[in-house]
Order: sequence, then C-alpha cells, then structure tokens
Amino acid sequence: MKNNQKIALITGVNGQDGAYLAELLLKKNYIVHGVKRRSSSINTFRVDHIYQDPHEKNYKFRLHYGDITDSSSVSSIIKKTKPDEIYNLAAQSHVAVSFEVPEYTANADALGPLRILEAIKFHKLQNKTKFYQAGTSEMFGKVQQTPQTEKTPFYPKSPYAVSKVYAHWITKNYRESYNMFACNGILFNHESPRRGFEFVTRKISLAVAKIKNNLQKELRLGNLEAKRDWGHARDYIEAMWLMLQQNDPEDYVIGTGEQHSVKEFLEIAFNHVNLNYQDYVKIDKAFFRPAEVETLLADPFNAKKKLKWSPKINFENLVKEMVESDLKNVKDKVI
Ligand code: NAP
Ligand code: F7E
Repeated sequence: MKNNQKIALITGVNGQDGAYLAELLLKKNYIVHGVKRRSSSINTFRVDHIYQDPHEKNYKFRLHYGDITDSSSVSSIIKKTKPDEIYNLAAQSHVAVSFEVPEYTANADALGPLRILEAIKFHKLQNKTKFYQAGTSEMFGKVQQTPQTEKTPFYPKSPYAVSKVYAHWITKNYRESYNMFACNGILFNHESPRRGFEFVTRKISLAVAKIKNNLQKELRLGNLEAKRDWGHARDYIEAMWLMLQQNDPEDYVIGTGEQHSVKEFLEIAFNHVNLNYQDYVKIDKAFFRPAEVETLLADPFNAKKKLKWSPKINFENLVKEMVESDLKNVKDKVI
C-alpha cells in the first residue's frame, strides 16, 4: 500500500449503491473494504466483477463477513481496516417491508449506525475516520414544506423512516459531541439497472421486458399516484464521496428538483417498447402501505452550491436505461 492511498469501508457493499460506490472509489485508487452478511445463497452478483482473491497480496478490494446488528463484527472490522472513510449504506431498505419487520428494521437502520459511530470512538479513530450515513427523503414523510431542504422538519411515516430519523440525529449528535467528521446524506429516490427487484421502478422495467417477450401477462401494482423525485444512483454516489471531501462535515439534501408520478414512470417505460401500460397494469391492494408518502421533492440548492454537485442523468433517460438493461437481461436469459 502506498502512503497516500486512502482506505474506505462500505457497509451494504453488495446493494445497489454499494456496488457503484465501490467502483467509483477503486477508480479513485482507494483500497476498498466491503461488509457483506452471511446469506444462505450467494448474493454478491453486483460486485462479482471487482472481486479479488483474498490471498492476493496487493489487493484493492476485499470483502468481510459482518452484520450491522452485531456490534462485535462491526468493531473488529473497523479495528482491522482502520478506514479513512466509512460509508454506512447497509439497511433494511424497503419501506413496505419495514411495516412487517419493524423491530429488525430499527435494529439495523437506527442502531446499526450507532454501533459504527461507537466503534470509531472506541478505537480512537475519530480524528482519522470520516463517516457517511445513508439518510433518506422518507424522513420528510408527510411533508411539512415543498420542496424539501436540509431545514425542513421531519415527519416519518414508516418504521423505516422513523429508524432513519434516529440514525440522522445520532450521527449529528456524535459530530457535535465528539468532533467527528460525520455527514448525513438525505438522498431522494435513486434507481438504476442495479435496483432491487422489489422497488417499483425495477418491478416496472423488468415487467416491461418480460411482457414484450411474452413471458409475463400483467403487472400488479399499488398506488400509481405517488410522486417521487427520482434520480440515477450513479450520480448520487458521487455526492456521497464529495460530502467526505469537504473541509467541514455537514448534512446535504440530494435530489434532482423534479417530480414524477409512478404513472409517468409507467408511461415512459411501456411507450419505450410501443406498449400502453393501461393494457397490462392491475391495481392490487396488497401493494398499498399502511401509511403512504404521497409526494417528495428535493431542493438540492446546498449540494449544488457547496459540493458543486448536480445530476447528469434525467428522468426519461433513467427510465429508458432501466428498460433497455432488462430487455437485454431477458434476451440473455440472465433473469
Ligand atoms: P439496497 O440495494 O437494499 O442495499 C442494502 C444493503 O444493505 C445490501 O447490501 C444488504 O445486504 C445490506 N444489509 C442489509 N441489512 C444488513 C445488515 N444487518 N448487516 C449488513 N448489511 C446489511 O439499498 P440501496 O438502494 O443500495 O441503498 C443504500 C442505502 O441508502 C440504504 O441504507 C438505504 O436505506 C439508503 N437510501 C436509499 C435510497 C434509494 O433510493 N436507493 C434513498 C435514500 C436512502 P443483503 O444483500 O445481504 O440484503
Ligand atoms: O416505492 C409506490 C409506493 O418501494 C415508490 C427506498 O429506496 O426510496 C425507496 O423507497 C412508490 C411508493 O420506493 C408499488 O407505494 C406502487 O409510493 O420504489 P418504492 P420508496 O418507498 O419511495 C426511499 C428514498 C428510500 O430511502 C428507500 O430505501 O411507488 N408503489 N406500487 C409501489 N412500490 C413498490 N415497491 N411496489 C409496488 O408494487
């Protein structure tokens, strides 16, 4: 390892954002450590292309078994890797699922970041290690003002969002109490061809590809009126990195400043393959939530001004990229 080479630790490395972030940091010549948890079947497909043999001496990417609900694994990985930057992306990230497993969601999403912050402090790394917490627009929930900024009060509407509000405040608290370089990114929805299958955008892009190829007949969805500020994950992981390169730690809203409904997503996705979504979509009560977040819209003014960040990929291109990618996946029979 060269002296000026930075070390990063990413929890949730095999998720959508983790995989893009690992690629970005490797390109920037970091040594990247990733935390993956044990699962009964292998689920590292998003990072398999950057995987390196653990016996490789001059490795740049290494995976460690760990779980953010398990303090001892969190602590020992941080002790072993002594990272310059930690990106806490691990979470039970599905809003609807959080109503089904609220206690686990709180354990991972609220106490997970606390365990990491405590480990940084316990190993006396607070002057070395910078911390990024993956916060979310879901914290605004029943929105108190539109568009939402860093100053908009939170009103979380799910166990997921309530847990993330705790994570937000404990990150701020450790920054103020122990002078840690700890930042909250308040990221609005971001998608990509790597998005998990159970989120609405990927559910739609995959259905479009299957319907076009006569492999699926209908698409069952919940609330089509919900409006989100949707961006591309590739743009958003740049913002995470930029936050940790500033002179001072701060919290930032990251979004596009544009809002679209689930219906608009459907229209563009189905039109792209010359189909009409109304011929295939059925409304199914099973996909409605006990409490819905109807509308979210970011004001990313601060990020634009201070981080010099702005999104490069617009809504229409995001939808088309996801549909094109799933058409290829279906054609190649990888899905
Ligand atoms: P994702 O694809 O669901 O990835 C989540 C990652 O966390 C997965 O690698 C998952 O591992 C891991 N994980 C879950 N529970 C864990 C545990 N107990 N211990 C260790 N790892 C665990 O989510 P994403 O879209 O990349 O989002 C990344 C982060 O940003 C999450 O914290 C999410 O809540 C937050 N966020 C996302 C968005 C968005 O629109 N994408 C917006 C705002 C905030 P497995 O593969 O084993 O499940
Ligand atoms: O839902 C509606 C649903 O699950 C979007 C996570 O990354 O972003 C994500 O949370 C909207 C909601 O994302 C279906 O009711 C309709 O209004 O894709 P989603 P989300 O709940 O906004 C935030 C920022 C995060 O932090 C989260 O981690 O679409 N919707 N029909 C549906 N949603 C799903 N999943 N499935 C449906 O069939």
